[in-house]
Amino acid sequence: MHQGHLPFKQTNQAVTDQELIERTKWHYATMNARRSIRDISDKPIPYEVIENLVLAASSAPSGAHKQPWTFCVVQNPELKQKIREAAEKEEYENYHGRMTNEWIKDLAIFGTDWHKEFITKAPYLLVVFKKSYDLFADGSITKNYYVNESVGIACGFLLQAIHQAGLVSLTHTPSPMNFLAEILNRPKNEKAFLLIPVGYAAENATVPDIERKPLSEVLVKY
Ligand code: IYR
Repeated sequence: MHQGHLPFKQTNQAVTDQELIERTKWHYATMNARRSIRDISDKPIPYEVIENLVLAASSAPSGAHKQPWTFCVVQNPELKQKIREAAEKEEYENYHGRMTNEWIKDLAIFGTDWHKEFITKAPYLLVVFKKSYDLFADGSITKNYYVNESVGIACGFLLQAIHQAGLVSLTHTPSPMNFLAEILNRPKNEKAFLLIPVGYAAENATVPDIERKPLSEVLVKY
């Protein structure tokens, strides 16, 4: 055995091929029911839920197991308001000249505009930061690897954990988003990656009528 290794014990192995097929079908069905939701209710959620969601996200694989992420959770209404104002200021510019006409056209079905009510309405905002390097109290630095891939995978885990909990989220990318590091007073090795409001879906929530690509467009067999 490689030094520092332990035997791996698979705890959830399927027994038969049929069981494997059933499990993956079921899992696909649950994942396929996930939608990005902009109408988030202000119904409160216990903080421990957020801790569990972040533990799930932080279980993601990462380059050299560096886990190059920080999840900031914002519950404080004044901070949420500050973040909303800064996001809306940038988004106003995006929707009034910074985005191309083609981009605006591509977004038409989503009904988005520069108003971001969900930022103040959702019980929690998860602001995900990526760390291109780790910075220690003595000022020393160590390198991280495949940071975008790692943090992207962790966010995928997070979205699925939120969905499996019966909650909803939105991957919001206000751009540029340096204001998040400023408002949350993050150290200089952290750059905002995604802003993810989390909560229950509002009762009147709607989703765009869109379809996912068929397998034939996304899977190539060799
Ligand atoms: N960040 C903007 C615009 C936007 C961009 C894409 I690509 C989307 O899929 C959705 C929105 C906004 O949040 O409105």
